[in-house]
Amino acid sequence: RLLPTEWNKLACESQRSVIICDYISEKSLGSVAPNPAVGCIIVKNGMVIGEGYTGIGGRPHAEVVALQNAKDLTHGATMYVTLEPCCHFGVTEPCTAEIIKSGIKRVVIAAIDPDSRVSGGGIKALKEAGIEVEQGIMQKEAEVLNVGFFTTKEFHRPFIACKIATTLDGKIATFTGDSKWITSEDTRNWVHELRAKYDAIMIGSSTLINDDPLLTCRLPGLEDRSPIRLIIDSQGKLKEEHNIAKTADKITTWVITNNKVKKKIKNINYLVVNSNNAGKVCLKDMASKLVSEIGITRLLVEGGGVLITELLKHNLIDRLIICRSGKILGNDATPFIGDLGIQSINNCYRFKKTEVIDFDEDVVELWDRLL
Ligand code: AOF
Ligand code: ZN
Repeated sequence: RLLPTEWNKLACESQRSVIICDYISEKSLGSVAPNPAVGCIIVKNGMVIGEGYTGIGGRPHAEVVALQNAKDLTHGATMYVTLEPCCHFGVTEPCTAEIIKSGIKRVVIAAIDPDSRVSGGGIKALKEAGIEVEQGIMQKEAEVLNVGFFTTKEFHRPFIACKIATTLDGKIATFTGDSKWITSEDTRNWVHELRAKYDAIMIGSSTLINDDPLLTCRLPGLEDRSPIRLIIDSQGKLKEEHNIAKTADKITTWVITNNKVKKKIKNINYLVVNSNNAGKVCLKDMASKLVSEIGITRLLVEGGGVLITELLKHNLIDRLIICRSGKILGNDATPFIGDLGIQSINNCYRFKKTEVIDFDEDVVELWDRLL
């Protein structure tokens, strides 16, 4: 991804303008689901006269915010936007209607909206109203930023990233289960920031029992950006005494189960999914229901090893976020991934390194799945 210091390398004004929109919208990642995080600027005579990004919960749309921001200066201006403006009637009028009314002369769009209610219809409506439309500029960048939204539309499941704090030798806990702490405070703070950019965080019930975590964003200024919490717990291991249950009045929390829930805990929501052949939660059905029932587009899985192994076997890991420290725990410690029964290297799962972030004591590696 291009850093702001590198924007001057971009060949044309339109590319620079669209990448600015992309950056503007990034701060709304994790707070707009099931909608995409869209960014928009309006430019007239070389000056930015309005800007906007998608609001919390997905409304208002970015274009409407930018138009309001530009007030009555919009006539003859150019709008840059990361996603095709919508043409369907939601809570309010479609963005295309607002753009047409504003007298905007030209609209530069990065990506086409894959939502079947839009999908080219927005561009058509603008063109029919006599507005000049250019599409495709910085399209890849816009699609990367909204990979969660695009994944839900194409595969009917969220984009799934697994964050793993490991030792140098790939372990996540000692043989007694101790894991506090493997990585440094700096890296753990970075993870809190990362959580804010996801719609939901998921753990399995063994992590619930071992760690009794809170799974919130605890950085100053981000306290209200804690994602929804999801716990796969088909045996009713979550109890009222757990930190998650005690804070469920403030942060939306779901238990995912394939069993009939006998005793419901106050403030906890329950998502019942199909069972697999082994009588456990069917991860494929769960992934699809996270979209259809809860509207999650970006899911961050935070352990443990059993859940991560099962997700990998089902090709349900899009990104591995490995937070690696300089500690070594040895062969008797718990590995981040369990047995996969792979005999030949040809049959391994493959990931491509997409980013490495250096911390004082640790390194964070981002690996994206190769299909
Ligand atoms: C835009 N600008 O900022 C966003 C858009 O539920 P609604 O009515 O808000 O519609 C959601 C759909 O609108 C979503 O699936 C996507 O197609 C589009 N999102 N469109 O013009 C925006 N967030
Ligand atoms: Zn819209």
